[in-house]
Amino acid sequence: MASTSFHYNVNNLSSEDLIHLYKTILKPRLIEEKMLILLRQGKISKWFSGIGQEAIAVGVTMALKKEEYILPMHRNLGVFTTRGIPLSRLFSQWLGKGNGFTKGRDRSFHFGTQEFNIVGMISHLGPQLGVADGIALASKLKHKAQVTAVFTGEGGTSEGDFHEALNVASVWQLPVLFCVENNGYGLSTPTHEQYHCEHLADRALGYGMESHILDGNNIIEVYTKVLELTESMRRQPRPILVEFKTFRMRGHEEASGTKYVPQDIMDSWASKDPVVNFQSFLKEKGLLNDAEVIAIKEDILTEINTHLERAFEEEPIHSTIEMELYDVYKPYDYKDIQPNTETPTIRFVDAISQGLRQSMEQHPDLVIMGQDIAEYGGVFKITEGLMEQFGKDRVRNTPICESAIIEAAMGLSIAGMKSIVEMQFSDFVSSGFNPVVNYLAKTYYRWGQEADVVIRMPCGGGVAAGPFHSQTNEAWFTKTPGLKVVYPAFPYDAKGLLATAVNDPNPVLFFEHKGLYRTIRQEVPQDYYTLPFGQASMLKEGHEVTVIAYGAAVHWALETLDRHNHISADVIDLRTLQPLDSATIFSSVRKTGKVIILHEDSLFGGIASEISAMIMEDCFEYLDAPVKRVGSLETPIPFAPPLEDQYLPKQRFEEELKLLLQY
Ligand SMILES: Cc1ncc(C[n+]2csc(CCOP(=O)(O)OP(=O)(O)O)c2C)c(N)n1
Repeated sequence: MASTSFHYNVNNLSSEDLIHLYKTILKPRLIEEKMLILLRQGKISKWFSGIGQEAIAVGVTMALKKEEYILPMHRNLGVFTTRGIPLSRLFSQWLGKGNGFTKGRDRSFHFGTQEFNIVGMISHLGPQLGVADGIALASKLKHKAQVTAVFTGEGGTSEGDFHEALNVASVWQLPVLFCVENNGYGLSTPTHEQYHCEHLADRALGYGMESHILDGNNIIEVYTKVLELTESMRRQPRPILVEFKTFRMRGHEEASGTKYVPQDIMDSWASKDPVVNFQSFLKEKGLLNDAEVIAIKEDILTEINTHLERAFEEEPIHSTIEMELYDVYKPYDYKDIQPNTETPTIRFVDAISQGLRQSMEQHPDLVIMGQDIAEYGGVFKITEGLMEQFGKDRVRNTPICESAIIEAAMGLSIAGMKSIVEMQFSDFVSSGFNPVVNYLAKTYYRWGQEADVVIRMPCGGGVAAGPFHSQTNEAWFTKTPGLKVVYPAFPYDAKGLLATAVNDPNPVLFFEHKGLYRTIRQEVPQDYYTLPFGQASMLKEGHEVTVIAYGAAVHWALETLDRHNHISADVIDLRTLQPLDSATIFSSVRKTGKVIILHEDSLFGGIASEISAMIMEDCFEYLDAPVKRVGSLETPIPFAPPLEDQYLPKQRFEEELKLLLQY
């Protein structure tokens, strides 16, 4: 019998507690051993082993209350088993079967479950750290005295998400337990090639945060210390970082092996096995004998085998194209709310402000976050006065960290709250691109969790602001299933569509052209009202040509047609790009036989190309000329007004329209 290489300070834990801990840490080990066999038999596809690290997942989960969220990583099987997920469901998940958590749509530990308050990772590792911030923010705003625990490996701490999430958690004093599992290697990269400081726990100091270093292989140390920390965090909400020193005993994933790890390191960590040592300790203490160990293992193995059988017997997943498409967006029952009030003439910018204020009044759980949006009122002064009306909890200035804030918005949604995130300029969404396209867009399809987030995108050129304050980047998002994209051209539409964007539980990118903010005025009802997505508006009706546009381009098209009022044109303002009102487009094209699509974005890969292809497929026999697309030049947006004018498609539109009519 190996003698224990740890000091187990069991304090006032009872024998029952200790045996319960033993059974809880043993279970993921035995499941893993079984999985390794199944992997060799080709019955499962990939396995990320947590052997040797179980004390961390199990100890942390044991210390948390079951209503508190945990965001585990790919080696944290112990979180899932300790939360009591039926093993057959886990096995079905790994086999891609229906009784799992993702309808076969995502693999391994990439899933969440509200039933067990677990939010699994996305492959990109870091984003969940900011998501944990959002969940913790919700519990803080609701005065719930709850902790959120989130895991990362030491490799993941090199990602920007880690630093942003720590900073936000500290600035906002959120009760997040950041669990860093330092297991020596990130894939094949040893720690000295990953970071250049002695302990990752030291990073916390730079963020003004408390931190601790724990022996990650000692289940008692992990459990009792995390218990103490989390109790304190519930009393006094604040983030704490814990670095757990441990080791990855198997390859990054099973197929890749551990050749690059020196044998003496392997041997020394093998002697610190968290399961074997704890078992020896319990035996030495007389709390466990060989027969009891065998009986406990047999019980767990019987459970594993019974549940495995159930999962293997389950039919392979079956779906249809319709079912897959149906699950990309959360169904939303649009409620049409008609205003019945005065309609003063206001600017585009005022319509957005009103829309925000009224949505905040409609939804007490709605939070707005963005840079300089509170006292300062935002760089475009759109949120001016909101903080005074709704308070700083709900109108939140953020540090400059687009990723963490979009992730936090996702976290708020997981905790049942709505949020609007203001990008200072839509250009800066690139700094938060990953959570938009990989987290917000895909989570509902993956495990049925909506991302109830609106991202406001002040965008567009014509304002001599150069390559990084002028882009109109809607095509980055219309390409990604799971996102809705709104792009109004008029104050009336902007206000009504913004209300709908907030009501809709799906992630919405809401584009607001800066050039329209203070130039376009319209009569807009004072009261709250909604407008439906997926309905274009027909601004003019004619028979010679269909003009399709959105955003500022709508106004360019109208100005051009005003100068050439002999042209009889249907003018379609798309208003929303996803969903797209193809029916209105097709019926107009069938009537006119000629179509020109104008947008501000550069042409290649823009929406005009997509719409053009759709028209070609659906209306080919009605066309009297090739579909014409007009967009900006294939260059970044230049700053100097003469260059910018040349870049934008306004002039070219007039020429192309004339050519099309002559065709
Ligand atoms: C953004 C991103 N880059 C690279 C990878 C590939 N990758 C997956 S896990 C991993 C190593 C992670 O190391 P660490 O965070 O220490 O966790 P560990 O696997 O050691 O538990 C890498 C490089 C990824 N999934 N996501």
